[in-house]
Amino acid sequence: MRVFIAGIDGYLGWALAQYLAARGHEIAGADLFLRRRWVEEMNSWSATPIRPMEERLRAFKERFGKEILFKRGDLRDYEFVENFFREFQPEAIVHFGEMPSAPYSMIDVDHCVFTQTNNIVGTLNILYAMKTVCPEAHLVKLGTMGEYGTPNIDIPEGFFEIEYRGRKDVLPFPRQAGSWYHWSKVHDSNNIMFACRIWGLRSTDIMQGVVFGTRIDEMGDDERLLTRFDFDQCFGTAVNRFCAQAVIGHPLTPFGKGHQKRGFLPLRDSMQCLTIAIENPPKEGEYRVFNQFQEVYTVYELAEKVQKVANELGFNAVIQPIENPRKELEEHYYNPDHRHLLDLGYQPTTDVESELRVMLQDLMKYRDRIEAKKDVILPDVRWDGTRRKSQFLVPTQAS
Ligand code: USQ
Repeated sequence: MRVFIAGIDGYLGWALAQYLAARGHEIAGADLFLRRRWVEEMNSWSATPIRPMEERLRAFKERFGKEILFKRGDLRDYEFVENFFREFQPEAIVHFGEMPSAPYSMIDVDHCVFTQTNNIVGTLNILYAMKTVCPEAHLVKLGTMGEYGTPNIDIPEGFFEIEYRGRKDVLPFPRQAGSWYHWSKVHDSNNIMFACRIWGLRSTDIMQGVVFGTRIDEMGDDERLLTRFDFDQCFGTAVNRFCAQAVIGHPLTPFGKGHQKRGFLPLRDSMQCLTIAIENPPKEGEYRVFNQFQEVYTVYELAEKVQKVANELGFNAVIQPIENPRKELEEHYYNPDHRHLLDLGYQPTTDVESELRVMLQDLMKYRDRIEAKKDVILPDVRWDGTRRKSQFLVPTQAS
């Protein structure tokens, strides 16, 4: 299948290009390299060294025997998107080309407005270009489990049947996102659902949980093929941060009580699920939603798992909860469905500890790079609309 990946230079995009190429798909991709710039803005870098794109593309060709049709460009530029689609004629479009960080979107008004315009405009351009050039193609859009928030009832996959004043309907499940970033994904979901309805486009909106992991098998031992691994307060996800913290002897940092529950999944599971979605497209006009995660854990449980594996490897990891810089519930009900992918054959990784072991072993190689940027680990971006630079937060006790 011809698969176009928007955001191919990122954490998921670069891994997916390899996962799909290894399975015989033809890949094209676009990127503006903004992720590299945002992480520099955080005064950080990826723990795994990320090569210039030309070098990545050469390594890709050596390993998979075929080229990626790559163009540097901005999804906010409609002509760029339409022309690329005309040239490549994609059958599937995987859209990762968005600003993915909740804290980054909360820094101040500029970061908020940037996040929402970048994400929403890029998606609208993709929808219009699909309609114009390849209306039969399948849009696989990366949404987030965070669109739902943490309601006190079960979370279905996108839609639920509701009875109100004696009448019934199947409606989109209410969204209660927790950051400007997460709301940008909600706005995208609404726009995509509408485009499918009026133009007959087909799309899978992936409500993905928090991903962790340093590698997939397809990367082999070629360092040039590694994907990025961020650990700063904005672009590092919780488990990736805990692993990076463990290898440099920094305390693991659950925020607040650490009882926040989320769906988590290893990088290899994310690749497996996305491929299942791509290879099983919806029908014309269908907008479907997949909740994509392996299992629900609390943040504290995951810190304990990282601590256990790290200590087996000879580290002396300690968990030190810090004051929560976010506004989020720290005690809540959380029971999201995730049947659609299982029904299509998703086989979840069950041994999370061996996944963590691989991560910690990989990161030991890059210990010096993490150590060099350890000042970026503690968070100072708050949800209150004011940024306090370099403010150390007071440790609190886990209850
Ligand atoms: N957390 C900690 N300690 C840390 C970092 C985070 O306790 O050092 C907590 C957060 O407070 C939150 C949970 O861990 O309760 C998850 O935080 P995160 O930074 O790993 O994930 P989040 O901000 O939700 O965003 C990440 C990705 C985003 C994706 C989302 C999926 O950056 O692109 O959409 O995960 S989900 O969380 O399901 O919305």
